[in-house]
Amino acid sequence: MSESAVKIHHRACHLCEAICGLEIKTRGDEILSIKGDKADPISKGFICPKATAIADIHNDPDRLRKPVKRVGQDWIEISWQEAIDTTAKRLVEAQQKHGEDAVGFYAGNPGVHNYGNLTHGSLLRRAVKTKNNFSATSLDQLPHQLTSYAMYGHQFLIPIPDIDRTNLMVILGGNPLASNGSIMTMPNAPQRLKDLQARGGKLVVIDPRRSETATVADQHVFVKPGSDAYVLMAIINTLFKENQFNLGHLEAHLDGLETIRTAVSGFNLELAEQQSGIDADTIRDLAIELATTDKAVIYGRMGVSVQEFGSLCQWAIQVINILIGSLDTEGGAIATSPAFAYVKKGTPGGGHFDLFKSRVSGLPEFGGELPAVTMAEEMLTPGDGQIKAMVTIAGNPVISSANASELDKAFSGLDFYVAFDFYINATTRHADIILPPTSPLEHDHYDIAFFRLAVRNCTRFNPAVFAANDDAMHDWEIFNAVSAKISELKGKDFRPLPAPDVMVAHGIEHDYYGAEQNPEMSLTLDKIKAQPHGIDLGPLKPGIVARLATESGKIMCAPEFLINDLKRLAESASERAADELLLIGRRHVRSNNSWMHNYHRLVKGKPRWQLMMHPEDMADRGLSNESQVKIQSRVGEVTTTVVSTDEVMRGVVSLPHGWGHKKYAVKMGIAVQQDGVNCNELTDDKFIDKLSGNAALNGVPVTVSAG
Ligand SMILES: Nc1nc2c(c(=O)[nH]1)N[C@H]1C(S)=C(S)[C@@H](COP(=O)(O)OP(=O)(O)OC[C@H]3O[C@@H](n4cnc5c(=O)[nH]c(N)nc54)[C@H](O)[C@@H]3O)O[C@H]1N2
Ligand SMILES: Nc1nc2c(c(=O)[nH]1)N[C@H]1C(S)=C(S)[C@@H](COP(=O)(O)OP(=O)(O)OC[C@H]3O[C@@H](n4cnc5c(=O)[nH]c(N)nc54)[C@H](O)[C@@H]3O)O[C@H]1N2
Ligand code: SF4
Ligand SMILES: [Mo]
Repeated sequence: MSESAVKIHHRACHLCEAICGLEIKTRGDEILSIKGDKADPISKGFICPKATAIADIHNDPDRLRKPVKRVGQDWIEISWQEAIDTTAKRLVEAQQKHGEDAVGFYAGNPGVHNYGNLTHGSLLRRAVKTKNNFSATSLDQLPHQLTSYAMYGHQFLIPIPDIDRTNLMVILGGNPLASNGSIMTMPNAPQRLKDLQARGGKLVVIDPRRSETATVADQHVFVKPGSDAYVLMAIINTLFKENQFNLGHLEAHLDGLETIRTAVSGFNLELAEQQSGIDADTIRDLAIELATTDKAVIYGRMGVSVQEFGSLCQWAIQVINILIGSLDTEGGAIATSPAFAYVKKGTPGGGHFDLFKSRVSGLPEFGGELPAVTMAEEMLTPGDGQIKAMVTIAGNPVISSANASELDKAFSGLDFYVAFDFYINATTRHADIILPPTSPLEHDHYDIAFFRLAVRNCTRFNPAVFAANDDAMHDWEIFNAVSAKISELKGKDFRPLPAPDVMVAHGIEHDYYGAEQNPEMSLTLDKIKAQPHGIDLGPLKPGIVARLATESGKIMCAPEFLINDLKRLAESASERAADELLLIGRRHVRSNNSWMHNYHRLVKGKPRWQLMMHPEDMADRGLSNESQVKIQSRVGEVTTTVVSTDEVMRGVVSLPHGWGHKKYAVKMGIAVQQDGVNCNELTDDKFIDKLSGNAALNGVPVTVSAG
């Protein structure tokens, strides 16, 4: 075949959790088109505007192809050998001089979308060995993992809304029309929600903003940020008081329901109304509707996870699904059956909680990770165990994590910092060395994380679209190489891990659909590879009882630490100040966290970074539409443009995260020109879900004045 022949490749989009199937047409090195793959079993041809930007990532001249080292403000290309050797040497030196915990790790979101990161990341962590591990988990879904660990015995035994078969879907703090679903892989969210309505079902959205999803919902209810836990407890209380529960097939497998009945008895509808601004009747009606609708499910995401009571919210959502008989039933919430890493009793990595605490603030670990909000203080506070050297992998905490200015300062004061990344962003600009992996299209792909969270069971393997250059390295190869060198310097034995596809092939063969457990299917990676569009493994399949990984073998409905946290909730009930303003975030379908702003096709058009504010709140402060305003919080202030809209409720302002590259003079030609500020200069590392240590990036108290 000649170099110029047109080829068609099938590929998953790795940008968000929807993992849509793509059809990529290439000629030689050129990408001719990127379209949705109509034969994909889960996305059926749907894509969003971000998919085509994969070509821009691949072609971006700002994307690093070679390792670089920083000399003052300049960046110099160096060889892989030098980059790997220096990295290993400096990390080992930091540990020799200051102790094991002197090295810190932060793993960002795209690592979860790149399977070589998941298969090989732990190798580097084992070679380094430190207590100071952080990740975007504690800026995000930690409360989900914590509640699954406590109730079902495994952090990844997470029930997913059976959206394709439900009749009532209640969403709190999620906006799938912008995010395309999260902890609920649901490509083509718009169609799936339309289908729900077309079959007579109902969509209810509880959100402080009339989000894109709220706009298409049958009912939208405004809620004061951070107050959802009162609403959820009142729902549980109502279900108990009015005997509106139906435990179904799980009845014999539930432990602790009576404890909950007592624990929530003080959380009545009146308190919920006073705290949330939702009237008591609406809350009661919702409780009864959930209990009496055949196939109903309640689900909550960022808005109720990344707030002060994130863990209580996620716990309450599980409890409601149990009480209304929705857990583990068709049209309810069901644990998935993926082909790789099926979760059941005995599956490794189930989690542990509070085995040790962070040095400075004493926040608990979860699954060996400390909360990201403690990262800056662990770098800046002198003493034994202070972080002196950092490793970041596919992350940008200076823009993504709370109290950004403090983090920016912390990263600038390190003895050594190495970034695994292909961009010089707000965080990696502080690095001494950057190790850039291959472009997404240069490596093969199997979705380890998101088939585990998908609303339909599927499997799919994609070979690389382009061969990597001879001297390019995949993330997993860099992990192998740096880990080998560190082990050598420490005088320890080291065995590199085989390529990710070899590990996944082995896993699939011995997993749920493999020959031992399912002789009829005898699924192998080769069989999956033979079906380039992927293989449909059917709708979600109930059967959680046999998979419970708790010691008792039961569903632990009332974990003690969660029940105890209700005291904190009760005590924080307060009168609302008339001039109070609470900051929440916002996602847009053309943006993706902090790193998709360097592609013209995604940033063009109307600006998306402004502060949204209710017209009456603006009038109270004498502010006019599209004027400059100063937003201040306990930890920082930013100046940006305000837009007047009743999309947000009174007392709420909304600013999206991920922006503000200009200030940091990032080496990304388009991103650096974008207006917009870093909203995490306002979010507060001390404003957290105290139980889990998860950041509370929503509901942050701020003031707004003319700027
Ligand atoms: N205020 C506020 N803050 C938030 C949120 C919010 O809603 N509001 N959301 C939070 C959430 S949910 C998340 S997940 C975090 C995300 O926060 P982070 O994960 O810290 O940040 P990202 O913006 O995803 O940065 C990703 C980096 O990974 C790099 N990258 C991309 N692909 C690869 C790859 O294959 N290999 C490697 N090595 N690098 C790669 C990119 O170049 C980029 O620099 O932000 C959080 N921050
Ligand atoms: N286009 C796009 N897609 C993405 C991403 C992206 O950046 N851009 N990021 C990806 C990532 S990393 C994640 S984690 C997911 C997140 O996926 P989602 O959680 O679906 O996305 P968000 O848009 O953050 O939705 C949070 C909603 O909560 C509301 N909210 C804020 N505070 C509260 C509150 O106190 N109570 C209630 N009830 N609601 C509240 C907000 O107004 C918002 O509508 O999206 C993923 N998909
Ligand atoms: S919704 Fe968009 S970004 Fe997300 S996987 Fe699908 S095409 Fe990619
Ligand atoms: Mo996230």
